[in-house]
Amino acid sequence: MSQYQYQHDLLKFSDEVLDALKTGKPVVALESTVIAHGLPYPDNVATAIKIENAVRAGGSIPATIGIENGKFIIGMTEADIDRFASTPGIPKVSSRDIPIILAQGGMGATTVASSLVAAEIAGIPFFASAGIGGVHRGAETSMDISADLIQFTRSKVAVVCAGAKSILDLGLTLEYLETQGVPIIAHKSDDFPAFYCISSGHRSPHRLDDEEMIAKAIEMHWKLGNSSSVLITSPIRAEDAIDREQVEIVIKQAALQAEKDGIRGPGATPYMMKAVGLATEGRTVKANMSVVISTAELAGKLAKAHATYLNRQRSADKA
Ligand code: PSU
Ligand code: MN
Repeated sequence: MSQYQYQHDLLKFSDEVLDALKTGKPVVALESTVIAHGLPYPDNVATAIKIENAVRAGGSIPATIGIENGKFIIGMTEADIDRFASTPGIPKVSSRDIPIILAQGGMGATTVASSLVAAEIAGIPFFASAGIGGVHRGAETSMDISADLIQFTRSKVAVVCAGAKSILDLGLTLEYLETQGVPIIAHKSDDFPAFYCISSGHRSPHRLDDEEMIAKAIEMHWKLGNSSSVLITSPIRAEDAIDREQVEIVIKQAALQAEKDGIRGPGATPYMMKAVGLATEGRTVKANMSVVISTAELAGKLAKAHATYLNRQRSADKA
């Protein structure tokens, strides 16, 4: 990687992440919308730290991403996390919003899409999020498709997740990813998971249980000249999972209420997540906390396996 990346005028690295990248240690990028919009203060601080610790437990260095003072923060300190968790009104920044927020110099909470933009510039090949965005229910009339999906077609980053959020249309989300040629690998499961639920009811196109094989498949995708993402999915732990039929009833009710309230655009996902949390008396919030941690830990393991694989390839090439 060139020195240019480390001195990029749009990136502000933490010392730890900068050192990790320079010395070839595995790094996992993380989003900040889940901190600023996903959970109330101070639960969001505790969860953000637990997510980072889970990446470490997996064997990699966490790099939580956000925007402030006209730059992407690549690796938040605890003080940064506290500020992003407690400052009210931080805008949710997706791909289209990045240039304006950078130009204005204010704070921005990055979604999956905008975190991938930053991770790629920073040279971080792994990212973790419990639930990616996708095709919203009713998209055939609203045309609400998360920019996360479009960003997967543009960013050369491996994305570890527990599938897409249950509030979305997961069948259409899979169709979109198939059309765009984004590989999906289910780790130790047959189905595409649904965030709070073990299965979306849809089979995953591929299953690989071996971590080195996953690293190899990711590299194959990029060797072919693709500059898009590879998705690796892993379901929520069985003991924290919510039954699909149960959560469906609640999601359908929340969707009706969202329509009555005229909720559209970037507010739709946070509105639905909150409504479902209230209707289940916090059960989905608890599931959310479990799944953010399990996906972060797996991402830590896979990023480490990927770094080991690359090092072995390089030594083999030299020999
Ligand atoms: N978690 C939450 N609320 C959110 C998100 C996560 O509890 O709003 C964000 C994620 O950052 C994800 C984004 O990338 O929602 C997708 O939103 P949209 O459908 O507006 O693209
Ligand atoms: Mn949208």
